[in-house]
Amino acid sequence: LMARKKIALIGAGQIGGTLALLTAQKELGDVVLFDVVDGVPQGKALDIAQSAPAQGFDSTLKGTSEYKDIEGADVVIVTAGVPRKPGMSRDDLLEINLKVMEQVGAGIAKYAPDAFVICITNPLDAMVWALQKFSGLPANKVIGMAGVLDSSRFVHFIAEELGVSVQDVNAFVLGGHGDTMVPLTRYSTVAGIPLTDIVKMGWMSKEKLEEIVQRTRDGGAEIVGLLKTGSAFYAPAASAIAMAESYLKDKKRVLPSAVQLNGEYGVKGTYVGVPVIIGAGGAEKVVEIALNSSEQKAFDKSVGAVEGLIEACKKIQPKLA
Ligand code: A3D
Repeated sequence: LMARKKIALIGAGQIGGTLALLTAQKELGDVVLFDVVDGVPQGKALDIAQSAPAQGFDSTLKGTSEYKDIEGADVVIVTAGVPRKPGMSRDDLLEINLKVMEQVGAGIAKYAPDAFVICITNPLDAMVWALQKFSGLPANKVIGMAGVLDSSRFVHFIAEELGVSVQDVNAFVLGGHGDTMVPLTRYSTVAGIPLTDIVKMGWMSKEKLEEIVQRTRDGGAEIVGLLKTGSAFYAPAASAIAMAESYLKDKKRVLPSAVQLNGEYGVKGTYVGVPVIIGAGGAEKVVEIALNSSEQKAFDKSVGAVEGLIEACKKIQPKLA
C-alpha cells in the first residue's frame, strides 16, 4: 500500500489557492493550505474540495492557521508574504517578507524537516536563501521557483510569434529572478533548432527576438500593470507544480531553479537560478554550461544583484550574517 503524499502550502493567497487547486486536480497528494488570515485557507480548501465531485479527484484538502497541521509534509510550497503593486519592484518587498520567512522557516523546521521546500515569495533569490537559513534544512531540499516561470514566459512568446506548439519550444534562462535574468538564446530551441539559427534562417528577425527577450524580463511587471491589485499567479503556480511533481515522481527533470551554488558557475553560498536536476534527492545536480563572455557578464551582474539583496537581509536580521 502506498500512502498518499502530503503537500503543505504556506500562504493561501492568489498563488496558494491556485497551487491547492492544481495539486488536487493532479492528485499529487492531500493538501494542507495554511495562512495567518483565519478563514481564508479553510474557505478555499472547502471550495476546492467541493469541486472534486465534478472533476473526479480524490485528494483531500484542509485549511488551517496552525503549523502543526503541516506535520510530516513531503513537499512544502511557500508563497507567504506580500506581492507587488504597480510601481513596486520585487526588492521593495524585502523587509516585510524576510520577517515572514523567519516564521515560516521555524514552522517547517519544527513540523516538516524532511520536506522538499519550494519558495516562491519575492524577492525570490534572497527569500529562498533566508528560508534555507531560518529552516536549517539541507540546501538541496530548499529551492526557489523563478526560472521555470521565466522560461515559460519566453516559450509562450516564441511559440506565439512562430505559430508553433509550446511543446516544441525549449527555453534556457539563467540568473536571478527579475530584471537581470539572462535568457540564453543560443541554448533556446524550436524543435532542436537554436533561436540564433532561427534568426539566421529568417524565420524571426533579430529585432523581434530582442523584443521578446525584453518582454520576458518584464513579464512580471506587465501582469502587475494589467491586474493592478497583485501579481501573476496562474503561471507561477503551474511552474512550482512542475518542480514538485519532478521531486515526488523522481522524474529528474532539468528545470531552471534557484539553488545554493557551491562553486558552480564560480559562485559560492549564494542562491541563483541555474539548470538543476530535480528528483527524489531534491536538487540533485547543477548542470554547468560554458558561458561566452557576454553571457558571463550578464550572469555576474545578476549574481551581484542577488548578493546585494542578501547583504540587505543580513543587515535587517543579524542572525543571518
Ligand atoms: P497574496 O495573494 O497576497 O498571498 C500571500 C498570502 O500570504 C496572503 O494570503 C497572506 O495572508 C499570507 N501571509 C502573509 N504573511 C504570512 C505569514 N507570516 N505566514 C503565512 N502566510 C502569510 O500573494 P500571491 O499569492 O499573489 O504572491 C505570493 C508571493 O509570491 C509574493 O511575494 C509575490 O511577490 C511572489 N511571486 C513570486 C513569483 C516568482 O516568480 C518568484 C511570481 C509571482 C509572485
